[in-house]
Amino acid sequence: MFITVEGSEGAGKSTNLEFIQERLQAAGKELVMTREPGGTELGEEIRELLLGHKHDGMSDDCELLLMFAARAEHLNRVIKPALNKGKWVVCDRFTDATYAYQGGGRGIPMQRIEALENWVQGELRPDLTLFLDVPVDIGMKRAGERSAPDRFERQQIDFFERVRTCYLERARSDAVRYRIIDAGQSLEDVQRDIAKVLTKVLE
Ligand code: Z5A
Repeated sequence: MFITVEGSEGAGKSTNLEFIQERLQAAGKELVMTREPGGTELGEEIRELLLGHKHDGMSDDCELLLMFAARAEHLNRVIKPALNKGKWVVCDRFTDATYAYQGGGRGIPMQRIEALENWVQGELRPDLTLFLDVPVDIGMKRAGERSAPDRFERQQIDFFERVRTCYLERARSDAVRYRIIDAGQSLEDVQRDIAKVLTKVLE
Protein backbone atom coordinates (compact mmCIF):
# COMPACT_ATOMS: atom_id res chain seq x y z
CA MET A 1 0.00 0.00 0.00
CA PHE A 2 1.09 3.51 -0.80
CA ILE A 3 -0.69 5.85 1.64
CA THR A 4 -0.40 9.63 1.57
CA VAL A 5 -1.51 12.08 4.23
CA GLU A 6 -2.49 15.59 3.25
CA GLY A 7 -3.84 18.55 5.11
CA SER A 8 -4.27 22.24 4.96
CA GLU A 9 -2.39 24.53 7.33
CA GLY A 10 -2.53 23.43 11.02
CA ALA A 11 -4.57 20.32 10.27
CA GLY A 12 -2.45 18.19 12.59
CA LYS A 13 -0.60 16.01 10.09
CA SER A 14 2.55 15.53 12.16
CA THR A 15 0.53 14.67 15.26
CA ASN A 16 -1.60 12.13 13.39
CA LEU A 17 1.22 10.59 11.35
CA GLU A 18 2.66 9.25 14.59
CA PHE A 19 -0.71 7.72 15.40
CA ILE A 20 -0.95 6.14 11.92
CA GLN A 21 2.56 4.71 12.25
CA GLU A 22 1.75 3.14 15.62
CA ARG A 23 -1.49 1.59 14.31
CA LEU A 24 0.06 0.08 11.21
CA GLN A 25 3.11 -1.23 13.03
CA ALA A 26 0.89 -2.79 15.69
CA ALA A 27 -0.86 -4.62 12.83
CA GLY A 28 2.52 -6.04 11.79
CA LYS A 29 3.10 -3.94 8.67
CA GLU A 30 6.65 -3.26 7.59
CA LEU A 31 6.55 0.50 7.10
CA VAL A 32 8.52 3.26 5.48
CA MET A 33 7.51 6.66 6.85
CA THR A 34 8.65 9.50 4.64
CA ARG A 35 7.78 13.03 3.59
CA GLU A 36 7.65 15.58 0.80
CA PRO A 37 9.27 17.78 -0.11
CA GLY A 38 12.19 15.70 1.15
CA GLY A 39 12.62 12.03 1.95
CA THR A 40 16.15 11.76 0.48
CA GLU A 41 19.38 13.63 1.18
CA LEU A 42 19.01 15.67 -2.01
CA GLY A 43 15.27 16.09 -1.44
CA GLU A 44 15.85 17.49 2.04
CA GLU A 45 18.27 20.04 0.57
CA ILE A 46 15.61 21.02 -1.97
CA ARG A 47 13.14 21.28 0.94
CA GLU A 48 15.40 23.84 2.61
CA LEU A 49 15.45 25.90 -0.60
CA LEU A 50 11.66 25.71 -0.85
CA LEU A 51 10.70 26.40 2.76
CA GLY A 52 13.49 28.73 3.87
CA HIS A 53 13.53 32.45 3.30
CA LYS A 54 16.78 32.68 1.34
CA HIS A 55 14.84 32.61 -1.93
CA ASP A 56 11.68 34.44 -0.94
CA GLY A 57 11.17 35.80 -4.45
CA MET A 58 11.37 32.37 -6.13
CA SER A 59 9.16 32.17 -9.23
CA ASP A 60 6.10 29.92 -9.16
CA ASP A 61 7.47 27.78 -12.01
CA CYS A 62 10.76 27.27 -10.17
CA GLU A 63 8.82 26.23 -7.06
CA LEU A 64 6.76 23.73 -9.04
CA LEU A 65 9.78 22.22 -10.79
CA LEU A 66 11.73 21.91 -7.53
CA MET A 67 8.79 20.02 -5.98
CA PHE A 68 8.89 17.53 -8.85
CA ALA A 69 12.70 17.36 -8.90
CA ALA A 70 12.64 16.31 -5.23
CA ARG A 71 9.76 13.90 -5.98
CA ALA A 72 11.65 12.20 -8.84
CA GLU A 73 14.57 11.48 -6.51
CA HIS A 74 12.23 10.35 -3.73
CA LEU A 75 10.30 7.97 -5.99
CA ASN A 76 13.39 6.39 -7.49
CA ARG A 77 15.43 6.03 -4.31
CA VAL A 78 12.84 5.45 -1.59
CA ILE A 79 9.20 4.95 -2.58
CA LYS A 80 9.42 2.54 -5.52
CA PRO A 81 12.17 0.33 -3.98
CA ALA A 82 10.13 0.02 -0.76
CA LEU A 83 6.89 -0.84 -2.59
CA ASN A 84 8.77 -3.36 -4.75
CA LYS A 85 9.93 -5.11 -1.56
CA GLY A 86 6.31 -5.35 -0.36
CA LYS A 87 6.62 -2.67 2.29
CA TRP A 88 3.93 -0.14 3.06
CA VAL A 89 4.86 3.46 2.40
CA VAL A 90 3.24 6.32 4.32
CA CYS A 91 4.14 9.69 2.87
CA ASP A 92 3.53 13.04 4.56
CA ARG A 93 2.23 14.99 1.53
CA PHE A 94 2.64 14.03 -2.12
CA THR A 95 1.37 15.27 -5.50
CA ASP A 96 -2.06 16.29 -4.17
CA ALA A 97 -0.15 19.01 -2.31
CA THR A 98 1.28 20.23 -5.61
CA TYR A 99 -2.20 20.49 -7.11
CA ALA A 100 -3.44 22.28 -3.98
CA TYR A 101 -0.53 24.68 -3.29
CA GLN A 102 1.03 25.30 -6.71
CA GLY A 103 -2.23 24.80 -8.64
CA GLY A 104 -4.92 26.13 -6.30
CA GLY A 105 -2.73 28.46 -4.25
CA ARG A 106 -0.34 29.89 -6.86
CA GLY A 107 -2.67 29.53 -9.84
CA ILE A 108 -0.44 27.38 -12.07
CA PRO A 109 -2.64 25.61 -14.68
CA MET A 110 -3.56 22.10 -13.54
CA GLN A 111 -2.64 20.63 -16.95
CA ARG A 112 0.99 21.60 -16.37
CA ILE A 113 1.00 19.79 -13.05
CA GLU A 114 -0.70 16.80 -14.64
CA ALA A 115 1.97 16.66 -17.36
CA LEU A 116 4.74 16.62 -14.75
CA GLU A 117 2.86 14.05 -12.66
CA ASN A 118 2.62 11.70 -15.65
CA TRP A 119 6.27 12.24 -16.57
CA VAL A 120 7.75 11.79 -13.09
CA GLN A 121 5.38 9.15 -11.69
CA GLY A 122 4.30 7.19 -14.77
CA GLU A 123 1.31 5.13 -13.62
CA LEU A 124 2.11 5.34 -9.91
CA ARG A 125 -0.56 6.98 -7.74
CA PRO A 126 -1.28 6.57 -4.02
CA ASP A 127 -3.66 3.74 -3.09
CA LEU A 128 -5.16 5.78 -0.27
CA THR A 129 -5.04 9.46 0.62
CA LEU A 130 -6.19 10.79 3.98
CA PHE A 131 -7.08 14.46 3.74
CA LEU A 132 -7.16 16.11 7.16
CA ASP A 133 -9.54 19.00 6.64
CA VAL A 134 -9.75 21.98 8.93
CA PRO A 135 -11.31 25.43 8.40
CA VAL A 136 -8.56 27.88 7.46
CA ASP A 137 -9.01 30.22 10.45
CA ILE A 138 -8.75 27.35 12.97
CA GLY A 139 -5.76 25.83 11.16
CA MET A 140 -3.87 29.12 10.94
CA LYS A 141 -4.43 29.76 14.62
CA ARG A 142 -3.07 26.32 15.52
CA ALA A 143 -0.03 26.67 13.22
CA GLY A 144 0.66 30.22 14.44
CA GLU A 145 0.96 29.00 18.01
CA ARG A 146 3.47 26.34 17.00
CA SER A 147 6.56 27.91 15.33
CA ALA A 148 7.96 30.72 13.18
CA PRO A 149 6.31 30.69 9.72
CA ASP A 150 8.13 29.12 6.75
CA ARG A 151 7.87 30.50 3.19
CA PHE A 152 4.43 28.90 2.67
CA GLU A 153 3.05 29.71 6.09
CA ARG A 154 3.62 33.41 5.38
CA GLN A 155 0.87 33.39 2.74
CA GLN A 156 -2.41 35.18 3.36
CA ILE A 157 -5.74 33.63 4.26
CA ASP A 158 -7.13 33.69 0.66
CA PHE A 159 -4.16 31.56 -0.48
CA PHE A 160 -5.03 28.91 2.12
CA GLU A 161 -8.73 29.09 1.20
CA ARG A 162 -7.80 28.24 -2.41
CA VAL A 163 -5.54 25.42 -1.20
CA ARG A 164 -8.34 23.95 0.90
CA THR A 165 -10.91 24.29 -1.91
CA CYS A 166 -8.61 22.45 -4.30
CA TYR A 167 -7.98 19.62 -1.84
CA LEU A 168 -11.72 19.25 -1.18
CA GLU A 169 -12.59 19.22 -4.89
CA ARG A 170 -10.03 16.54 -5.59
CA ALA A 171 -11.08 14.47 -2.57
CA ARG A 172 -14.78 14.67 -3.44
CA SER A 173 -14.09 13.68 -7.05
CA ASP A 174 -12.59 10.30 -6.10
CA ALA A 175 -14.18 8.61 -3.12
CA VAL A 176 -12.23 5.42 -3.78
CA ARG A 177 -8.80 6.91 -3.14
CA TYR A 178 -9.55 9.74 -0.71
CA ARG A 179 -10.94 9.82 2.81
CA ILE A 180 -11.80 13.23 4.19
CA ILE A 181 -11.18 13.44 7.94
CA ASP A 182 -12.74 16.31 9.89
CA ALA A 183 -9.60 17.61 11.57
CA GLY A 184 -11.44 20.48 13.26
CA GLN A 185 -12.66 18.04 15.93
CA SER A 186 -10.83 17.19 19.14
CA LEU A 187 -7.69 15.13 18.61
CA GLU A 188 -9.43 12.15 20.20
CA ASP A 189 -12.26 12.29 17.65
CA VAL A 190 -9.88 12.84 14.74
CA GLN A 191 -7.92 9.75 15.75
CA ARG A 192 -11.08 7.71 16.19
CA ASP A 193 -12.01 8.54 12.57
CA ILE A 194 -8.51 7.75 11.29
CA ALA A 195 -8.56 4.44 13.19
CA LYS A 196 -11.83 3.49 11.47
CA VAL A 197 -10.29 4.07 8.04
CA LEU A 198 -7.17 2.09 8.93
CA THR A 199 -9.19 -0.79 10.31
CA LYS A 200 -11.03 -1.08 6.97
CA VAL A 201 -7.78 -0.88 5.04
CA LEU A 202 -6.20 -3.59 7.18
CA GLU A 203 -9.22 -5.85 6.66
N1 Z5A B 1 4.20 21.82 -0.35
C1 Z5A B 1 3.84 22.34 -1.58
O1 Z5A B 1 3.60 23.55 -1.71
N2 Z5A B 1 3.77 21.51 -2.65
C2 Z5A B 1 4.07 20.18 -2.58
O2 Z5A B 1 4.02 19.48 -3.60
C3 Z5A B 1 4.42 19.66 -1.28
C4 Z5A B 1 4.48 20.51 -0.19
C5 Z5A B 1 4.75 18.21 -1.16
C6 Z5A B 1 5.73 21.96 4.00
O3 Z5A B 1 4.88 20.92 4.28
C7 Z5A B 1 5.14 22.86 2.96
O4 Z5A B 1 5.35 22.36 1.65
C8 Z5A B 1 3.64 22.99 3.09
C9 Z5A B 1 3.08 22.77 1.69
C10 Z5A B 1 4.29 22.75 0.81
N3 Z5A B 1 3.35 24.30 3.51
N4 Z5A B 1 2.49 24.71 4.24
N5 Z5A B 1 1.83 25.32 4.88
P1 Z5A B 1 4.83 20.23 5.70
O5 Z5A B 1 3.79 19.18 5.56
O6 Z5A B 1 6.16 19.79 6.09
O7 Z5A B 1 4.43 21.40 6.72
P2 Z5A B 1 3.08 21.72 7.47
O8 Z5A B 1 1.97 22.01 6.54
O9 Z5A B 1 3.41 22.80 8.42
O10 Z5A B 1 2.67 20.36 8.20
P3 Z5A B 1 2.84 19.86 9.69
O11 Z5A B 1 4.19 20.17 10.23
O12 Z5A B 1 2.45 18.44 9.72
O13 Z5A B 1 1.81 20.73 10.46
P4 Z5A B 1 0.34 20.51 10.88
O14 Z5A B 1 -0.53 19.86 9.91
O15 Z5A B 1 -0.05 21.87 11.25
O16 Z5A B 1 0.43 19.50 12.11
P5 Z5A B 1 0.83 19.58 13.62
O17 Z5A B 1 2.15 20.25 13.81
O18 Z5A B 1 0.68 18.22 14.10
O19 Z5A B 1 -0.37 20.47 14.31
C11 Z5A B 1 -0.31 21.85 14.44
C12 Z5A B 1 -0.69 22.26 15.89
O20 Z5A B 1 -2.05 21.94 16.13
C13 Z5A B 1 0.13 21.51 16.96
O21 Z5A B 1 0.38 22.40 18.00
C14 Z5A B 1 -0.83 20.40 17.43
O22 Z5A B 1 -0.62 20.04 18.76
C15 Z5A B 1 -2.18 21.07 17.26
N6 Z5A B 1 -3.28 20.14 16.93
C16 Z5A B 1 -3.23 19.10 16.07
N7 Z5A B 1 -4.43 18.48 16.00
C17 Z5A B 1 -5.25 19.15 16.82
C18 Z5A B 1 -6.64 19.01 17.18
N8 Z5A B 1 -7.42 18.06 16.65
N9 Z5A B 1 -7.17 19.89 18.05
C19 Z5A B 1 -6.41 20.89 18.57
N10 Z5A B 1 -5.09 21.08 18.30
C20 Z5A B 1 -4.52 20.22 17.41
